[in-house]
Amino acid sequence: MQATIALAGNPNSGKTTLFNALTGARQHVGNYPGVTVERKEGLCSVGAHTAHIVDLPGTYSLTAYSEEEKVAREYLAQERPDVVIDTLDASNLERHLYLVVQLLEMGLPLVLALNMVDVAKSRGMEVDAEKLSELLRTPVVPTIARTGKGKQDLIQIAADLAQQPVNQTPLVISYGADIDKALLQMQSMISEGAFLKSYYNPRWVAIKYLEMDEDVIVKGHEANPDLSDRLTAVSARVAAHLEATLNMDPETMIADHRWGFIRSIIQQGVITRSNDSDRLY
Ligand code: BGO
Repeated sequence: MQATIALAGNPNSGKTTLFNALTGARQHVGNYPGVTVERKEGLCSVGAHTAHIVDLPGTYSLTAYSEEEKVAREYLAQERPDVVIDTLDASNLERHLYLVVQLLEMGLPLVLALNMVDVAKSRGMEVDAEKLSELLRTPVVPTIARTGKGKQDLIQIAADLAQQPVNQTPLVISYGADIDKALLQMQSMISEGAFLKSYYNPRWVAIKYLEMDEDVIVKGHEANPDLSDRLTAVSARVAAHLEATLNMDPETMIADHRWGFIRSIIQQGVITRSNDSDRLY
């Protein structure tokens, strides 16, 4: 079976360079249906096999604020690649981990290309790939896309993961007592109703309702208006409570906790100064 591997990543993470290094001349450029966003696909040899590589638009996040984010998210949710490779800029790790967190929350089989390790090194930084992998429970492969370094290991690990049954447990981050409680309630409503099953998991759908994500809510309303309205009511109740008690909306609260999770990963000594081994945090 030919594995489909999607390339995700923040703009300027080196994703296009990596895509070119993996696929060479075996590329095809088209458009996603109904939008002007380019869809680049290509083929890559992995041992005796060939993998199908899809280059997703570069995005900082998977909210649906830009056309690129919508396209990337819909591709991941509906077309379901066997594996996602997320390209990270090692010299800018903290910022690039926000997308990683969202991919892990979707429960996607994920491999991280820790790219630009040469740039990080030239700035006196070294990222401990093994430690990062351990903390995120996902493979991390150091790469220099510009020279092709690490690309063979990367594609082999991604292809191996594609052969395994999907058993990725979605990352669960605590968003504070109020949101966590509402999420549990919404999750069981979503599971019982087999609601929006084409999306990755009930918790993810519940998070989208709390974030008031228009795209998901419209789809949810089309699928089951009654359940969608009940979920919206729970979400509105939480929003009113957070507004009254903390002067905050759920979307900001969720983003804050994601950043808190990322900081806790970084603080566990993932980044060292290469010259004097001082921890950055
Ligand atoms: C220019 N190491 C180094 N040092 N550079 C890299 C690496 C790496 O591992 N990977 C990519 N780059 P994109 P997105 C450029 O274009 O793939 C470089 O947005 C230049 N261009 O070569 O485009 C890559 O697809 C003139 O750099 O990223 C590119 O994710 C001077 O990072 C840039 C210097 O890569 C962005 C750089 C005319």
